[in-house]
Amino acid sequence: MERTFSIIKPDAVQRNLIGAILQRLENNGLTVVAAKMLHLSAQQAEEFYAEHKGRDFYEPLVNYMISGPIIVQVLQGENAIAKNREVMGVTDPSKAAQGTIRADYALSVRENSVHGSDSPESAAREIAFFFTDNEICGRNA
Ligand code: DAT
Ligand code: MG
Repeated sequence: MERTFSIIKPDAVQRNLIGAILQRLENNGLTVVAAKMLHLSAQQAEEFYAEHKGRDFYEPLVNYMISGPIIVQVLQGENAIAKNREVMGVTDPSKAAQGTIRADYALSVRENSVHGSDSPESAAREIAFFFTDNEICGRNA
């Protein structure tokens, strides 16, 4: 069992897609073991995406991520990190495989509906960014 970190981003929350996206994740063997809705501050969004600081898309990305509430969640399952990325589809929705969340719901490369950790290291960092150990309800991974 593995854990990963997931966000349902502002464009998806705003369009009432929380349920549809959760259904996709759950249908693919990912179980929600922690979740909350919140509205990121600019400082939180800047820190969360610090690896992209200096890129031309960084500032608009931060502004978009603070444009409305999001769902942050921890997903647990077999190969959860890779499985979540597979169900999400690649960053650019026009290149994402058919049937993926981004292919079906994303509005643009920036407003691409979901986030998923890309490695065990980022999963650990991102989970700890939003959740304490006792907020996570799954059995030990
Ligand atoms: P991912 O979210 O697929 O892990 P990433 O980590 O490379 O992608 O980038 C983080 C987010 O930044 C991505 O979900 C959307 C935005 N982004 C990345 N590249 C972009 C680009 N070329 N133009 C606009 N936004 C971009
Ligand atoms: Mg990424």
